[in-house]
Amino acid sequence: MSDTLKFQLIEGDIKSLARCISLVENEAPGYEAFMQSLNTSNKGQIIGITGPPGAGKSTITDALIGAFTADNKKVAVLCVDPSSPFNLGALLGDRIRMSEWYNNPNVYIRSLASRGSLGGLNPKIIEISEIIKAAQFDIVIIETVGVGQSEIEIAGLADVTVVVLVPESGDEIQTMKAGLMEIADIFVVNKSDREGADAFINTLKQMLAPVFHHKQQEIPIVKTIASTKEGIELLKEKITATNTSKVNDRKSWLLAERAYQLIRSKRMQDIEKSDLKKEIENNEGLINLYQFIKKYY
Ligand SMILES: Nc1nc2c(ncn2[C@@H]2O[C@H](COP(=O)(O)OP(=O)(O)O)[C@@H](O)[C@H]2O)c(=O)[nH]1
Ligand SMILES: [Mg+2]
Repeated sequence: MSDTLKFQLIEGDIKSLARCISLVENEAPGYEAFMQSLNTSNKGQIIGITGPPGAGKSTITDALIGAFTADNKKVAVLCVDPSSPFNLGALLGDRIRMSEWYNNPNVYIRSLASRGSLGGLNPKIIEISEIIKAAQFDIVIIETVGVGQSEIEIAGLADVTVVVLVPESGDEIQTMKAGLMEIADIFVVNKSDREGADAFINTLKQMLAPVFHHKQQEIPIVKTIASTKEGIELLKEKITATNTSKVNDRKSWLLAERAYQLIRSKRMQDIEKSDLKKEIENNEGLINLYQFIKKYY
């Protein structure tokens, strides 16, 4: 991977960004040195958006692209959907919405296959996020379907995790895994044009009371009608207001897991994941994964 390509990436050139991601995904010669050379202390907020199929995640993502770009921010979207990994049209609702952003140099959209090595997430999603941030993107939105493991994993990667529900999710939250409750930094009740939205919000508040108590802070609940963009500005504000500098346990575990996989692919020696996690925590999260693992080779 050439210096010219890296230079163009850092300049924010979209074509070079796409090329870098493909080369890293395919482990092209020199990709590790390339990853080591990236400045990972770049700012840039990773927003995870998860929730059941059809809740409106893609519609919200689309509206958020509009809201953030209106603030002159560069926005990248990664769609992770195990059911249709290659059909970006289906993932983003429809191709017409997609094409609105297609020629915008401040927007980058990519669909990722999930191959399951990090739960439901793409095995190179950490790398891909770093490359996007290196291209000076301010916002990386990762849309995952809230079934299976991916929604829990996404919370490790995301600085802010948004869980999208709809008024009909009543039964769902009664049986919702505690995990999904715990990972949310923000809840969105979308499709609030439908009946029962306020009643649902009250139920949700009651369900969350013990979690509030545990976290010692309220988790915002934002009411939206994504299809008309109602509530999207408020959602954007809540996202922006969420403290992103925290190093959480899930993030350390996710990085340790990935470091472990990378080291194991190089050597068969025993290495403890929990030791890696401790070391990552001592680095306060400001870690270039590929520099970090070098000494273990
Ligand atoms: N009535 C209503 N429909 C919505 C709203 N937001 C999204 N939709 C529709 O719900 C369907 C599923 O939305 P989509 O964003 O693809 O859901 P996803 O599977 O969670 O990504 C689409 O037909 C949207 O147009 C909303 O606020 N109200
Ligand atoms: Mg979708």
